Amino acid sequence: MMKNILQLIPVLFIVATIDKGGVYAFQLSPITSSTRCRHQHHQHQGSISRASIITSLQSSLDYHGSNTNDSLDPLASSSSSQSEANMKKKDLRTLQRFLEVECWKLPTIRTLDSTLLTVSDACKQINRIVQRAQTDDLYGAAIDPVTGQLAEVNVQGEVQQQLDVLCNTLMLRAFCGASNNAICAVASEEEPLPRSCADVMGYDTTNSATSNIFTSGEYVAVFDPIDGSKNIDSSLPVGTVFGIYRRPEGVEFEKDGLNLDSFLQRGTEMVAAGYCLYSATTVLVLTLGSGVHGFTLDPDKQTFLQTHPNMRIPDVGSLYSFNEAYSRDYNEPVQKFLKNMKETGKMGGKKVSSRYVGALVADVHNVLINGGIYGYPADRDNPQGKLRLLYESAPMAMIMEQAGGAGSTGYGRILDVLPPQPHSKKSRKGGDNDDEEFDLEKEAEKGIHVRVPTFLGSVENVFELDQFHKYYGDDDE
Ligand code: AHM
Ligand code: MG
Repeated sequence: MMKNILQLIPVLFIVATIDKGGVYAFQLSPITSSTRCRHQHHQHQGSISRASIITSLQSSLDYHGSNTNDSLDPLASSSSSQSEANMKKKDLRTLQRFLEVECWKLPTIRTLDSTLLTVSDACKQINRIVQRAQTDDLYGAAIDPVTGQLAEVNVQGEVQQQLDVLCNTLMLRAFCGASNNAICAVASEEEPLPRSCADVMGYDTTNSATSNIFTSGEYVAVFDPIDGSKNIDSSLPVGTVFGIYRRPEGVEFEKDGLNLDSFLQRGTEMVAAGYCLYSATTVLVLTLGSGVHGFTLDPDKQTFLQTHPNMRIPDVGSLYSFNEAYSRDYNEPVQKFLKNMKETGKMGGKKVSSRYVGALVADVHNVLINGGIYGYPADRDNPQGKLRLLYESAPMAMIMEQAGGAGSTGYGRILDVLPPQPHSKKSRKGGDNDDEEFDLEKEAEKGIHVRVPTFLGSVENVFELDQFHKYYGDDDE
């Protein structure tokens, strides 16, 4: 029975201490349903060996498991009619059906249904990778498959982890490998430069016959494959964020369909945005520009079901979600906002409460459901904050606005921020005779990976925060 319940939770740890002999953590393997000792924080000194602890936990689980039905369906082992009534499956619309209907209704995104379905499949795979991160040893720096050396530091200045590389590959292939070839190029947090889908899928970009399949795609996609990945080590939630833009007209493209300019658009030009949250439940929240819809992964059928149609954030909420440990380094308006909130004990007239998971997707989802404000302000070390405009702040801002909330930099709407433009329109021809100085990497770093102070949440709460900026802020911002 215990295993049955545990199957419903993405990552399960049993932490045990025996006879003051140390602390052991066991993770339930999602594949074999057996427990493995993952962390042994102290060497055991007593008479009970580590192996015997594992055996006794294992046999305890096996004993309970063998007394009940091992099926994942909780109804199979339930005898009470009350609990059967409570746990009966709801009749919910699948994501597939939702996408078929919605994309058919909206001509602007008609070809995106199979792309978004493939992306939802990637989220399911990432969900499983996150569950297996510890039992399957997915930790550690990634190895470059070509050189066999440790992976380089990525564009964010961090050593890429195996997990980051795996999830990045899944998202690249989801956007570029969908059957309708709607996407022609992609930009990821994990990649220094945007890539054409022809390149991602390994097609010869000099051969127009094969690369044409991809260059005809009308959209480009931006994403952060695994946001908040530091949380995985402590079994806390993480997420995936993505946005889709229509390729602008009148832009000169390279043979393979790539151009930096098609990514450097205002958030207002996005046609779809979404996130997947890997937590107590696995959730996909999506906007196609007409409202926000939430889907929960049915763990038995591995199908996303529409559990949250037409999500609306309350106009005012009482949650605030900031990393307050940095507050002495925040700018004056944010410090004053937080001070006022704590002194009065209220925000928007309600008793205030704080939550901070340290994963944008989890914190913003909490604010979306309950109302309030999420903030990652500028601080002394990060004059533009930490979050990246293109694949973190802007998609989240679109979702917030579509749910009736707001997204602000403190000085204006996030969706109105134009990423820094390349100083040359010859976006991929660095070193060309007529533009010697063009440095693609530098331009991409400035534009694709630009950061922006980010405040997301209920309109009343974000408005209040903006008022503090107006009153105490720097006029030049
Ligand atoms: P990442 O993209 O490297 O994972 O960083 C982004 C994450 C966000 O999910 C989260 O809101 C923030 O970093 C937390 O940062 P901090 O630990 O500074 O509060
Ligand atoms: Mg991130």
